Formats: sequence, structure tokens, C-alpha cells
Amino acid sequence: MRQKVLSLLSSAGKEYVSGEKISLALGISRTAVWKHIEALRSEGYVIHSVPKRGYKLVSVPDVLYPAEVSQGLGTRVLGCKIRHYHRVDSTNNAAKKLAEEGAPEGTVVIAEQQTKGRGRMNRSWHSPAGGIWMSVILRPDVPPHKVQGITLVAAVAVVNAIKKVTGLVPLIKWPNDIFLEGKKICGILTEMKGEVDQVNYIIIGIGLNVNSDFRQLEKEASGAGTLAMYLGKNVDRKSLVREMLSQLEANYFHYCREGISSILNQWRQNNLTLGRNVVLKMGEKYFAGVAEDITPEGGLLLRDHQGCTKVFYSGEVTVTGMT
Ligand code: BT5
Repeated sequence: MRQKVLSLLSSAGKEYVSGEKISLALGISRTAVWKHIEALRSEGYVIHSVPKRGYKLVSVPDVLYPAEVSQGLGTRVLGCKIRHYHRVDSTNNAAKKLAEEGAPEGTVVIAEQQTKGRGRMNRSWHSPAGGIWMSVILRPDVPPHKVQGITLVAAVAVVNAIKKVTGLVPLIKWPNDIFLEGKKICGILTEMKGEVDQVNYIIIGIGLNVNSDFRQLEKEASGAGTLAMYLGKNVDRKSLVREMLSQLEANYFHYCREGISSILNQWRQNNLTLGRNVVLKMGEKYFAGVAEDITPEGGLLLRDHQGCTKVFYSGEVTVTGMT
């Protein structure tokens, strides 16, 4: 109901809407209207009220509330349900719990802050206010060895969304880090539950540094950057979330229908790894060579200095120079 009160106020634009009109439109008492207005105010919405004229929505908070994200969201499936937290341990954990309880494909979890954000191999992911910490539940009909491909789908979607909303041009470092001018601005953590031959669900966790205080962020995660730091101003996080969900939905359904080849091409066009001399660290071992290509399964094809090629499915890549 609070959502409906909000929609009425926001569709009135700069006009006042009387309490009576809201109560008639929604079939609730004037006292109930007032209670919803107070609840909205406590969430950060600024609503002016003038006797005999009613209420006017003056400003909305910079919080990724489901009602705000959904407004103008052009997707069919992704974001069909959005769960929002001011603070949560990890949106991937929260999404996993929802997936276990049967949440449908496209369910999204968003948090303003994470207290135990995770990267790969249980590394920590620093998640202060001002970023986008979001997880999406997918239930694709693919075998488990194809899941890494969906990480590529997500990386391409995030890059396209950042380009469209900010004009900045980020690049992907294999397997799933997104960089701007040498700084890591985004990481993607894909987790899955499945049987030997079938995926039960996938959680795509996206951590994007948007407007957080970058000096503070750098202290916690050296080499990190934010979009605002490059743009010189804050970015509208709601538009960015909406664009990421639309791009992800389009790429994901394309991938399910047509396979990975066009996504791979987009990945190749937007990466900073291929064609470079790299060192790949896997556990305690190091492999040096030229990053030649990405495989349809998301593996990195490395040619060592003796000319032998090998495909790697995990590891840390450091770019050491041009070939
Ligand atoms: C990643 O791991 O890059 C994947 C990060 C995924 C985070 C999202 S947020 C929403 C969802 N919920 C979660 O709990 N996780 C996902 P990895 O490649 O392992 O990189 C981790 C490393 O990045 C750390 O060891 C730090 O060096 C660095 N790092 C930590 N926080 C960072 C930040 N905010 N920005 C840039 N780098 C960071």
C-alpha cells in the first residue's frame, strides 16, 4: 500500500494530492494515508504537506529501494522480485537462501552495504555505502560446465551498462574483473548449486564501486577505483542498476537461445587481457605466456614461451606487457 501511495504522489509530479483523493483512490482511511506518508518520510522521502492542499513529493532518497529501481525498469524477468537491505552480510548469501526457498528466476537482492561481502576463494569484498552490491538468481537449463560462460555474459552486460549510463569505457580482465584506467571498479562472483548434469540455480553477484568515498575505499582495497572518481560527479545508481538488469537479461536470454558466440565476441572487444604477455598464478604455481583467446567455456588459452598452449579455468592474471 505504501508503494501505491508513493506512485500516486510521484505521478502527480509537482502538484499536491489531497489526503482525501489518496484515501478514495486506495480505499483506505485518511489516518492510514497519514501513517504511510510518515513511513515514507522515515525512509528518506521528502514530502511536503499543506493543510487543505494535501501532500507533494519533493525528493526521493538515494537508496536502491525496490519501488525506485522498478520504476521504468524495462525487463521481463530480471527484477520481477527485488529484495532490498540497508545492511546484509552478503547479497549472494541472501540470494542463495531465497533460491533454496524456491525464489523464481530473475529475483534480485540489493544491499546498500555488505558486512561480509565475498570475492572468489572467500576473499573479502569491501562494500561501503555508495556502491551497487547486487545478486541475481538465474535458473538456466544448461549443464554445470557452461556456468562460467554466464560469468562472461554478466561481465559484458556490466560493461555495456556502464558505457551507456556514464560514457566511461571500462575493460574486462579475465576472468571477471572490470577495470577503468588500471583500477578495479567491479568484481563478479558466480556461485552455483547443481547436480552432475544439471544446474539447479546460479547466483550472479555483482559488486560495482560507484559513488563510495574512493580514498577510504583505496585504504581497504588497494587498486580499487570508483565510477564517480573518473566522472568527477556522482552517478545515478538507480539508472545504472536498471541498465545492468536490462543488459543482463538481453545477453542472458540471447545466450540461452543462441549460445555463447556473440557474447564471446563482445567479451573479446572489451577486454584488456588478450594479446598481452601475462603471468597466471594458480595456487602456488605461476604460468607465463601470451593470453591468446577465451574459450566458449570461459577458459583462458595461454601460449607459453615454448609455443605450447594450455587452457586455464581459474587463477589470477597479471598483465606484464604488450607482446
Ligand atoms: C571478485 O572477487 O572480484 C568478486 C567480487 C564480487 C562482489 C559481489 S558484491 C555482491 C555479491 N555479494 C557478495 O558477497 N559478493 C558479490 P576476487 O576476484 O576474488 O577479488 C577480490 C579482491 O578484490 C580482494 O582480495 C581485494 O584485493 C579486492 N577488493 C576487495 N574489495 C574491493 C572493492 N570494493 N573494489 C575493488 N577491489 C576490491
